[in-house]
Amino acid sequence: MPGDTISVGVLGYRFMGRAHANALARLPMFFPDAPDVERHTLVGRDEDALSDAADRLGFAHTATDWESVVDDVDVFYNLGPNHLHADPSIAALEAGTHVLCEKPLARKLAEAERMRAAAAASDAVAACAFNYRFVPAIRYAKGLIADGKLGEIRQVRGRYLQDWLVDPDTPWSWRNDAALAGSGALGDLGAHTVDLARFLVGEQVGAVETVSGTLRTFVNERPVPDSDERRPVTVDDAYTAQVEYASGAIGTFEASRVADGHKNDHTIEVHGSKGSLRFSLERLNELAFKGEHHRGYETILVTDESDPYVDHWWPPGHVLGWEHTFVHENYEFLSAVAADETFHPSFEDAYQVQRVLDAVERADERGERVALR
Ligand code: SOE
Repeated sequence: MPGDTISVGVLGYRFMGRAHANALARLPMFFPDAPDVERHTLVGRDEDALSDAADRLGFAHTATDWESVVDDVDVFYNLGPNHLHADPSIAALEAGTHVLCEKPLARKLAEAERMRAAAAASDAVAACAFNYRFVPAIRYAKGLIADGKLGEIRQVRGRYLQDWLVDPDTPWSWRNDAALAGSGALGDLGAHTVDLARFLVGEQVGAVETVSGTLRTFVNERPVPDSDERRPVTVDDAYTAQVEYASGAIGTFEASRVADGHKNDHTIEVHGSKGSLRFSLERLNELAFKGEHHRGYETILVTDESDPYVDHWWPPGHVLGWEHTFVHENYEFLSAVAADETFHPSFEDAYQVQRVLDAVERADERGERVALR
């Protein structure tokens, strides 16, 4: 494949479809060494909406059945709802097609195991789209931790707060249904934070060993769009969890989709024997760092051309946004595909996240601390 144009098939054309199509469109302009990509086929169910989306997102063809696409393109992007993550991704990998699947990898651990096994049995690259690993400030934070600037890592604190479901009359969607989504805030938001913590400190603290946790649903039914029906909510609106790492470090994680006043507030903090750092997605160009010889936190604007990815964009202080994380992610993923190299986050990385999500659910069910399965 090196040097050839990579043909891409994409399942899903709404929120994540737009984020990734935008990223693909930006690559030639800002990452000229990225592989050439053809937005070949867009997959969806509604033919009229699909045709309009293909025009807007720049795809040459459309299809209403993913089965006909997964062995007809070089790379398959699975951006569908969680219940569609497993079968199309597994079929693509079995056909030798590279896969980028949106997070969370799966609804439940058993499904994630099937996806992990398919990736292990395939020569194709199998990636999971944890895009926050590709924020320049997060990369910079990882460098500080790896360089020992925080000393021995003792505590991690991650939270992901949104409020788009705080109104009980916000319509029901697949994200509110256990059969379609697997879980609510836990898998939708908690997956990001568990992965980000593992990306930042996993090499220092080792694997999560035990978990305690609580899931809670505050709004038990919601109106179905364009009908008088109300449908039950069968997933969590919020979760909290405490974890113990192999090194003895401990972590606190929480997420909510009913945290009124918080729009997309993904925050992670790390405390070590020599210092601390704090990142917040709503101020994603900044990193708060308290080093060994600092009196308090200093706020670093991570927009210098020497900072990760920034030299592809603008001069210092001309800040980046949420969508740039997808451009960086697609650049790294497609470069790995073209070079036939390993990419992280992989299905194995995503499976390790799913093990923690599974443990939170079991801890909640049992009302006690549990080990990972
Ligand atoms: C939920 O609202 C959501 O869209 C997540 O599904 C995404 O992964 C996150 O990046 C933004 O919020």
